Amino acid sequence: MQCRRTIFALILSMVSVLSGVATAQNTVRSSANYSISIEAFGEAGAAAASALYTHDGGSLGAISNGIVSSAHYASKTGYSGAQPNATSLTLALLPTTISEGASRLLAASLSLDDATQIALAGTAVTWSVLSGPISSISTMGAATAGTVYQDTAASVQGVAGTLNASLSLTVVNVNADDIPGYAGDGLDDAWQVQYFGFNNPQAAPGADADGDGETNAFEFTAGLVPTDPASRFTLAVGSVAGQPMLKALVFTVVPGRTYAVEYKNGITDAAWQPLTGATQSDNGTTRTVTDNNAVGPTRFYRVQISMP
Ligand SMILES: [Ca+2]
Ligand SMILES: [Ca+2]
Ligand SMILES: [Ca+2]
Repeated sequence: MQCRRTIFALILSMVSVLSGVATAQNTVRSSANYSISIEAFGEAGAAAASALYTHDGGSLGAISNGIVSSAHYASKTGYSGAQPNATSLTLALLPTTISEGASRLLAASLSLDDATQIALAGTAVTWSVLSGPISSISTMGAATAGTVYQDTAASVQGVAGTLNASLSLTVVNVNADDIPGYAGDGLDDAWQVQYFGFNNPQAAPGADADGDGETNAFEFTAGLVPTDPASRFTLAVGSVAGQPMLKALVFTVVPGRTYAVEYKNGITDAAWQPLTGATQSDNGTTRTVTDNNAVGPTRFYRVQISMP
């Protein structure tokens, strides 16, 4: 028995030597994380795989191809001078906002069929505006936002070769008084657009579009509707029955506004004085302020309205 076992081992050893000389095969290498199967010159290699990756066996001389992949790894092998192909174009801007009047650089990348991505230079993309207040995009991909009266959606497009992609953006309103036609006039542009649309001379601060005797600037501050003549501020001063020392001031209030009553005893007095010691009550949008010290022969009142 001992003799037969020895002979068998020798034969295996010879086969191993002959095989190594003829095909340059190596041995299988492996670890806990990977395994590479036998490599061979002149023959297509075998695939290797582990729990973490797969790989086509290398081959020199013969061409075998295929894309192999796993959750962690992808390899495109076997091509002589292989070039991956682009499958899609992606545009990006994080976050997807541009402040009005500002510029930000858009990014572009290609997804390849070997499951990788490469960044594109901005100049490799042809940029255009699809919609919204983007005033320009440079050849480098720097998008410049125009002025807006509220946060406004926009979209841009990029084309690279036969691929194209679009990106949705938001132009952020950072200045409430800057759109052409209504800029710097002290009135919130959103308020002017809401009631008058764009480029309407009736939206000017000094205009009285509804003819109620109160200017747009006044109605804006007072929280009134500048296109409704019924929406106006009025102040009535009346007596209090049986109380000759009292005067009742009645006016309409709007939520979000504050009202301060002031008085003069003579119209030529130098300054208005804040009315102190008064009592106040509201009934819906009607406010009554009672002057408890209306002792003089005359007294003049005014109401200062403020907005936050
Ligand atoms: Ca603005
Ligand atoms: Ca304005
Ligand atoms: Ca008016």
